[in-house]
Amino acid sequence: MSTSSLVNAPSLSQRARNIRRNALRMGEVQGQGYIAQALDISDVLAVAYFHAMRYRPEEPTWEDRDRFLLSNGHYAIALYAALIEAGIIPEVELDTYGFDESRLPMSGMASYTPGMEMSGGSLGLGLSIAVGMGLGLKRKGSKSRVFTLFSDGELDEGSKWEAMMSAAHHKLDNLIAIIDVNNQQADGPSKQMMGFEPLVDKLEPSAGSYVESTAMTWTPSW
Ligand SMILES: Cc1ncc(C[n+]2csc(CCOP(=O)(O)OP(=O)(O)O)c2C)c(N)n1
Ligand SMILES: [Mg+2]
Repeated sequence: MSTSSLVNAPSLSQRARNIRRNALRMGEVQGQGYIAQALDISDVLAVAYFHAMRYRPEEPTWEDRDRFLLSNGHYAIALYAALIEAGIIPEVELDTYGFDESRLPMSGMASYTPGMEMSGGSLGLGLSIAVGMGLGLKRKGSKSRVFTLFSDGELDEGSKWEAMMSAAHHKLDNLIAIIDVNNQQADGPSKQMMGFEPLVDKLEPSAGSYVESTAMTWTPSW
């Protein structure tokens, strides 16, 4: 949650609803966008931004903030919707979604958008970047945490598994990975493209994990 305290703050379900509404409004601007993914992940983003994370909306690069790395850059519309709800991006920018010169391009770009911590587009990279960032923060003595969201299609990338082993090896208790197991990817159902189940069993030897809805949260344990 933001570090400024809120009286009569909306509930998490209201936040999630607002995030969905923001995403739908952006989808309407261009007549396209990864709306299904946004509707699917809004609850997770509401919990991340309005329960779990520490940040200052008016100072998106505040050194002590928790970082949120969007690995699946095509989910950018969902993250913009959350960043707008969090007050990091002004709501009026909804109408610029996807246009040239907009700060809200269709795929996540760190250099364009306040609160966007990594650029997306090429899938499979977020967890590796999160491991490096988490390691760096720990070595600096920072209490900031690194959240990363990635999707089940990204489990096809070997770098994800290397990053999981690396996170456990380095005991990165400041890393929280969220996997959107929606059983969808470009070519068909994810579990048919490259079977990854039983996913929890594969993660458990080096990780504590729990499953909530379709998204799984994973953080290394030892
Ligand atoms: C390295 C890489 N390979 C392929 C693509 C093309 N691509 C874009 S979205 C997508 C779907 C991947 O599935 P998932 O990440 O689970 O997303 P979902 O279909 O659930 O939105 C693919 C293959 C890409 N962006 N990067
Ligand atoms: Mg998927």
